[in-house]
Amino acid sequence: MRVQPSPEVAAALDEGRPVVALESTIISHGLPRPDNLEAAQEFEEILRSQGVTPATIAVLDGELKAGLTADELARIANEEVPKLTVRDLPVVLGMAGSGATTVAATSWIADRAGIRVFATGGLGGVHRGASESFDESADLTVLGQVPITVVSAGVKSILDIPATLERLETLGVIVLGFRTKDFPSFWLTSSGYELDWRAEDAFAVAAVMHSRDALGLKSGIVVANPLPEEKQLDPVVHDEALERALAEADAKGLSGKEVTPFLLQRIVELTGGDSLAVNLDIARNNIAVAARIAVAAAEYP
Ligand code: PSU
Ligand code: MN
Repeated sequence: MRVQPSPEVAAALDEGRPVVALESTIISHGLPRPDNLEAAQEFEEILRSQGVTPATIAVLDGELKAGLTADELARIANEEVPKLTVRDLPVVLGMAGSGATTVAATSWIADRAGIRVFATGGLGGVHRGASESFDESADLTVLGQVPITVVSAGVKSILDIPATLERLETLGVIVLGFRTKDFPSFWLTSSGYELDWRAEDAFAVAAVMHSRDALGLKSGIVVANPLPEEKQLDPVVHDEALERALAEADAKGLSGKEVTPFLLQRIVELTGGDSLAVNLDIARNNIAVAARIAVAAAEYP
C-alpha cells in the first residue's frame, strides 16, 4: 500500500528538501472546534515560513495521505472521524474509510513515505493504573520499530511518567532532551525525571539520526522539547484540574481510545481554556524545533 504524497510533498522529497510530518489526531480529537482548523493551518504555516514542507498525515477515503489540501484539512477538523493507531490502518483501508492518525500511525505512514522528522504535542504513554488496566499507548511500541524523529513536550501528566520512560528504554527508543536533561511533562516545563542524554541543537539531533542509521537500528528518536517556564501552565491550576479529570475518568469507567481525548477535553474545561492556550504554544514550539532538525538532517554531510 503506497502513501499518496501531495504534489508539494512529493516534490520536496524528490529534491531532498526538508519535510516535517504532522499528526491529525491532535486536530480531530486533541483540540476543540473551531480552534482546531485554525491551529492546523497555523502549524503548516510555521513550517513553510522556515522553508520546510508540511506533510499532515491522515487516511481519507481509503488512501494514506501525506500532505493535505485545504479541503482535506477541513474534513479532519470538522467531520467526526475515528482516531487511528497502526492496527486500525488495515481495517480502515480495507473499508475505504477515513480517519485521523495518532503518533503511532503518523510515524508509520511518514516513514513509509520517506519522511524522517515529525512534530506533535505530547506522546501517548503508560497510563496511571496500567498495572491493572494494561492501558499503554501503541505510540510507544511503534516508536520502538520505526526510525522517525518525533519532537514532543514529553508526555502529559495524565500519564505515569516514570513508567513511560522505563518502557521507552525497554523498547529501545532513543530519548534526547532538547537543551535539557529534565524530561518535560507537556503543560509543565519539568516532570522532575532526568534523562540520560541532551542534544544542544538541531545538528546534534541530525548526528544521532545519522549514527542510528549507520548502526542499522530502526528505533525512533524522541526529542523532548520543554516550553520555557514563563509559558507553562500554572502548576497549581494544573494539579487541581488533573486530579479532578482523572477522578471523573475513573468514575465513568472509561477505557481504550476514549481515555486520552476525555482527559484532554476535561482539562481544557477545568482550566477555563488555559490548558488549551498552553497546548497550542507547545505544538508551535515543537514544530519550530522539528523544522530546524529537518533542515539539519537534509544538510547533514
Ligand atoms: N497527547 C496530546 N494530544 C493528543 C494526543 C496525545 O497532547 O491529541 C493524541 C496523539 O495522537 C497520541 C494519542 O498519539 O493521543 C495517544 O492516544 P492513546 O493514549 O489512546 O494511544
Ligand atoms: Mn490507551
